[in-house]
Amino acid sequence: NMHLKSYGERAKQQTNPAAIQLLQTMERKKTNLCVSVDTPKSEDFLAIIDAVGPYSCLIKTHVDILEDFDYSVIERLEELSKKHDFLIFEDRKFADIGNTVTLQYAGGVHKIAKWSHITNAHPVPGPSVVQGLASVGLPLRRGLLLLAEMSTKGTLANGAYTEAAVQMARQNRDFVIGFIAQRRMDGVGAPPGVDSDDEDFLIITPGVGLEQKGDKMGQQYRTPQQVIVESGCDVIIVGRGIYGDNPKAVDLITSRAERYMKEGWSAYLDRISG
Ligand code: 5IU
Repeated sequence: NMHLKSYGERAKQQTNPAAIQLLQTMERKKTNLCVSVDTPKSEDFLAIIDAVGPYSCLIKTHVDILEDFDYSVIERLEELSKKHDFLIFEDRKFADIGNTVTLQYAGGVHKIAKWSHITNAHPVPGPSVVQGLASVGLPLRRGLLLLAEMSTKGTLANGAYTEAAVQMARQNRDFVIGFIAQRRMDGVGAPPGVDSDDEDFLIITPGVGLEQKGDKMGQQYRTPQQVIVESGCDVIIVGRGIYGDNPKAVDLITSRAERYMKEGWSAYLDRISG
C-alpha cells in the first residue's frame, strides 16, 4: 500500500524522470514541502526562493504574476534550483485545445517547458490537452499533474469529474505523474474488479496552513497532519503560511519554512510507520 511505502522506494517504481527526481529529492533532503511563491516583484520572488530553497523539494511558481518578468529571472531561478537541490513546478493550469497548449507550453515569453520540471493542466478539454502537452514535455523529460480536485469552497472538481481525471491519467501514465488533489487517488473510479490500490500517483496538495483556516476569497486550509496522514497526500504546498504579508522578512520566512518542513516530514514518518 502506497500509504506505507517510503518516497525512496516509490522512486524505484516510477518511470517518468520528473517523478523519479522529485521522489529522490524528497528522500535525500527529508522534505515533502513545496513552497508556492506568488509575489509580483522578481527581486522578492528570488529572495524568498533563496531563503526557503534548503527546506523545499519543489518550488511552485506563477510566472505570469511577475510584473517585471524577463528571461533572466528564469536563469536565476534555475541557478537556485541547482544551488538548493529543488525541482520547479510552474502552476500554469493549462486548459485549452491541444494545439494551443502546445504553443503556450513551449513558447511565448515564458517558455515554461524549457525550465519547469513539472506543470499542470485542467482535464476539462479532455485527453487532447494531455496529448498536446506530452508532445512538448516528454522529449524534455517533464511530468504533468492533472487537477483532480481544488482546495476552494464550492469547487466543481469533484465526483464524476474527479473520477474522469483519474481515468485520463491512467491512459497517459508516461507523462501524467499524479494530481493536484486533496486526497490519495489510487483506485478512484477504477472499473470494478481492477486492483488499483498501488497505482502510485503522486498527490501534490495546496491549501495547507497551520495558523489560518482560510482566506477571504474561498481558500480553505488544512494542517500537514490532516493532509499527509489522514488524506494520504505526498507533497504539501504552502504559500502565504510561509511568506506571509511581508516578502522582505527573510529570517521569518526561513524559520516558517523550517517549521513546515518539520511538520510535513514528521507527518510522513507517522504515516509510513502505519
Ligand atoms: N492553488 C490552491 N488551491 C488549488 C489549486 C492551486 O491554493 O486547489 I489547483 C494554488 C494557489 C496558490 C497556492 O498559488 O496554491 C496556495 O497559496 P496559499 O498557501 O498562499 O493559499
